[in-house]
Amino acid sequence: MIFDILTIFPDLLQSPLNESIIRRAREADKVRIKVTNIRDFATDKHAMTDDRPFGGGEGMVMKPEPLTVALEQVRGGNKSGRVILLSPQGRQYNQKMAEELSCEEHLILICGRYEGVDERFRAKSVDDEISIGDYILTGGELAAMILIDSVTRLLPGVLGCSDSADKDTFSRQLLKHPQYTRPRNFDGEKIPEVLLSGDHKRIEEYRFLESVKRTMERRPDLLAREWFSKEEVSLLKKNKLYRTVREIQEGQ
Ligand code: 9D3
Repeated sequence: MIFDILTIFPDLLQSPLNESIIRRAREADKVRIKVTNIRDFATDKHAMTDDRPFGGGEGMVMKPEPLTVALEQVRGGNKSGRVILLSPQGRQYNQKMAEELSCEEHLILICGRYEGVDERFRAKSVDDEISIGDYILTGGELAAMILIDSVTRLLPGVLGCSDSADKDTFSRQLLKHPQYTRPRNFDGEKIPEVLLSGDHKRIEEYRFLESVKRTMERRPDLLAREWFSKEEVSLLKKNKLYRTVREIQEGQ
């Protein structure tokens, strides 16, 4: 898979692309990531990439020509590559979109800055516009990093089998139960006795119940889509959780 990133702040992207899992995926050639500075394609002598909005108003708008020339260059003649603009006006990103994007061969990510890009460039050259959520960033760069991070970990051979992306995809929408590691006694705080019992069935039941409790409290919206097996239902009933789970599910 190939990612091209078009930005006016290429340095901003360096450490996220050169550490940990993404770095290893690049070294193993599971993914190719190239950063292009839009400013290198500016046409005027001051290398301006932005200008004032026609009609007046606050802020600046990204000029269409540097974006168009930069895009032509990364496409290298053929019309390959799906062009994604990161912007607050986009569809809100989620795991399903990450899975769909992980099937593409070439993604070209355009990091918006200022008040956005000239509408004529957007209409002509952008295939897809994505936002990462309802909060205000200073630009599209960190959003592009989130997209690359979430897509790259889904590519074949990027994660080891112990942390398989598949497993996450098929796993349910319940939040993770609390986890503990050594030491057994931390500042006088012990760990739940059941986790030391060696009784794997009891441990699994304990973890399932803790997951359900957390999901009920923190993300009731996730519970709405969840199905429970007969065994799970009886376990929930035995622990006086089933009625509340059903109430949450019916309320959505
Ligand atoms: C009129 C108000 N503007 C500034 C306060 C709107 C505005 C313009 C540009 C708000 C944010 C930005 C820069 N943001 C992005 O480019 C961006 C973004 C985001 O802000 N939130 C979530 N996802 C994304 S993807 C790109």
